[in-house]
Amino acid sequence: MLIRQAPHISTSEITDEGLVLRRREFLRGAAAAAGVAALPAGTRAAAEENHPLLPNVKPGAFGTDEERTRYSDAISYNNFYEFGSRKGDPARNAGSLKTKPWSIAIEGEVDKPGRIDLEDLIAPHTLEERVYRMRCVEAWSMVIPWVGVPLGKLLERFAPTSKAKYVAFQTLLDPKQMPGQRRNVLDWPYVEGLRIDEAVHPLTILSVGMYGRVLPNQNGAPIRLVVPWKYGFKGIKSIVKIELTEKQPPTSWNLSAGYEYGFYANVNPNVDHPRWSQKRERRIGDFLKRDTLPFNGYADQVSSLYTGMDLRKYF
Ligand SMILES: Nc1nc2c(c(=O)[nH]1)N[C@H]1C(S)=C(S)[C@@H](COP(=O)(O)O)O[C@H]1N2
Ligand SMILES: [Mo]
Repeated sequence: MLIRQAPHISTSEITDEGLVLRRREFLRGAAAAAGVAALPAGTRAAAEENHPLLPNVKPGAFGTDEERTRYSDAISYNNFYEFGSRKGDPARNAGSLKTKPWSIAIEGEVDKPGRIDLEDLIAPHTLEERVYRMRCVEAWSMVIPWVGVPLGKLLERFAPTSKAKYVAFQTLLDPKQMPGQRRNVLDWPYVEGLRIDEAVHPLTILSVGMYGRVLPNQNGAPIRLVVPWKYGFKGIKSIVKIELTEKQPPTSWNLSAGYEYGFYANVNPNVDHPRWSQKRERRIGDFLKRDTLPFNGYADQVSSLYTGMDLRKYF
């Protein structure tokens, strides 16, 4: 692991987040070898064995066979501002979120409004594993084996009307369980949205697990959205409401800095973030950066959704 800190790399490379992770792991390992309890309590609570295996998960479509991100990285390097704005905060603080019982209200432009119960979602034989590349707008990426259900299939049950043009999502609002909501870093609750054709695209899933196990709180338990051709912030966590709408719904990051975060948020190496390039990315765990692919490598499946649109304008 120390080989990664070769002398030719610059200071900025050493403090790169991916490398910091590796270094932390090394230190943890060293501490464990010295007989010290290296993991803080929150991290220990998030260990793999604390997340039950999900029953009867079948392999799903669209999987990549690229190397999966280490589980320990995927659960300790997170964005979930409801639990703090540093990458380690969610793993430390998300223990206060109560994920049972849980259901999502389905409202708006549907003939049959109702609820999706978590228990129904994790019924045997419904869950699929999808190994997806994930790309954060901050230019790092991971490969995560999600467990979930295509959102389109779920929405059918509620009979969307012909006016349903968009789908709006909302995270739980409860500052007692989500201490980050006591600060005004974003307008709470966190909200996101998709156009209806994006929402029912077969790649789009509601996820209840990863690596075959129940979702850790820091990753958006008990139910979160996964849209692999878009930047990570579209993947709203701990969803309590889904509303089908006629008009394009507001989204949290667009509200807070619309100039930096568009509604579409398709992964696009040709459209820079105003403060950095999106041409390359660091896969967490890798040393070298790699090129970012249009639509995060899912162009074959999704580019037709955007035919005729100027994706510099609709970024
Ligand atoms: N409710 C909520 N959902 C959220 C966020 C958030 O702060 N709050 N962060 C987003 C961002 S920026 C990213 S990159 C992904 C990170 O998901 P992960 O921690 O499971 O990798 O969650 C997204 N979903
Ligand atoms: Mo992100």
